[in-house]
Amino acid sequence: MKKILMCICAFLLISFVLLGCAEENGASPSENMVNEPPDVVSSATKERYRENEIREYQGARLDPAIGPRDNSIKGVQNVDIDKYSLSVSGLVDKPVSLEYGDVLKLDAYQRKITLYCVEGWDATILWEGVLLKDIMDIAGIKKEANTVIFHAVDGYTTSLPLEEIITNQLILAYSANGLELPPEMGYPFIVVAEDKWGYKWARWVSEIELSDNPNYRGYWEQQGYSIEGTIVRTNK
Ligand SMILES: Nc1nc2c(c(=O)[nH]1)N[C@H]1C(S)=C(S)[C@@H](COP(=O)(O)O)O[C@H]1N2
Ligand SMILES: [Mo]
Repeated sequence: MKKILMCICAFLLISFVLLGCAEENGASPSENMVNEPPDVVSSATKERYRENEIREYQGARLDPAIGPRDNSIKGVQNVDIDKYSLSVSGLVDKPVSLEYGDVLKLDAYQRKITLYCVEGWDATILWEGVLLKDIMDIAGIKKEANTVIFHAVDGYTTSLPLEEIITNQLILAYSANGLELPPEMGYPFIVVAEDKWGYKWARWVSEIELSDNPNYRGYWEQQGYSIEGTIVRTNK
């Protein structure tokens, strides 16, 4: 009796697995999103991985650097790198304008960090970039500065406290999951604002402005989102 029951169980298990696979290949992306358990990669997600993109780091899965859709204020920006420069302005000893290559020459840092958007989605990505502090040090940070305002090519702005950038060693990333940052994620540079909501992660950054105004309100901050933007985790 026991043996027969075991056989039936095994049969049911195998059919479920086979059925699951067939569904994953055949179902439309929206159906997949509704039916799948949270830990399984849907076919729609798999399609977003780029060739040679790192998908796993230290035993944990990484999300594709290109998200399912874009919510930026003016759509994805395609930056012409030959015309691009990154300026460091405001309360600095000597304003500077850096080329893409100048930034890449600085010491590299790699970190796996999750971006959480206030809309409810998140993306865990392996970032590589340079310390924001190292970039600002080229221009020389004036003593009065306490806030850093990021300006992007689409007119987007947001800010972070200078002290947090320095103590938490925040990076400006040029690479995601082992590949050059895609335009969707902010090529050439994104601010990896660890522990802050997605709206603090300025993409397509073109200017880093040192300021003494901690109450500066960027694009989403003006619409009512908090200036601090810190993610408060309840499960920690
Ligand atoms: N330049 C620029 N950076 C930006 C934005 C933007 O509109 N423009 N949107 C922010 C928001 S709200 C989020 S959640 C993250 C990721 O944006 P996405 O939802 O379009 O992928 O980028 C942030 N950085
Ligand atoms: Mo967002």
